[in-house]
Amino acid sequence: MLMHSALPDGLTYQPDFISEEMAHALVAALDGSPWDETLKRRIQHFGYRYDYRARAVTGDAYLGSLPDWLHDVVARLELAQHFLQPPDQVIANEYDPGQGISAHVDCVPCFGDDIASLSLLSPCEMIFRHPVTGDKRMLMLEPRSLLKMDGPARYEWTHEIPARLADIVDGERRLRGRRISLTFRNVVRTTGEGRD
Ligand SMILES: O=C(O)CCC(=O)C(=O)O
Repeated sequence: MLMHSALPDGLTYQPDFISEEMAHALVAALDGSPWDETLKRRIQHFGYRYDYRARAVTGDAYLGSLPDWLHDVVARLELAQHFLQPPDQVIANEYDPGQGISAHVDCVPCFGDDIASLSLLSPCEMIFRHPVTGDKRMLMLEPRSLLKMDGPARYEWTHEIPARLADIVDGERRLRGRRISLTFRNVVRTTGEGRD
């Protein structure tokens, strides 16, 4: 597993976490499932639906167990000891060039200590900021790489993807294409009816 000392504590970046074949199969499975178009970017939720407005996983949010086509990648996450309990919630985000995600810390009361995001298709830059120290770190997320956040990277630093058409890599402008990420989490608390 690769460790980058310049990255926030608790952040691990692992290139080539999955094979080309597995990446291809994941994209095909996602494109064979309905994309939700209610946000600026398209999304799909598995396991539990996350309520972006309430910033919560509500009591009625359970969607069922994760689909079979996610099992191999979940097994790989467990084998690599990224999760103590198998993740039970997955969000797919699709970013067309020019789309991003604003700076945030993943919902603290909703999700557990371990969060992992798998990148598919186009590379793009992710930015991490520490709100207290003002530190800023950048990382190019290459296709098939895994980003694992725990500790300070999960709880103290925000992460974001700037809404850009291109990123600068080694002084060169690299145009973005379509990117999809799969973010794996454990739901630790639901709110509202039923499961509060
Ligand atoms: O696209 C990514 O890699 C990160 C997604 C993310 O931050 C989120 O779903 O909260």
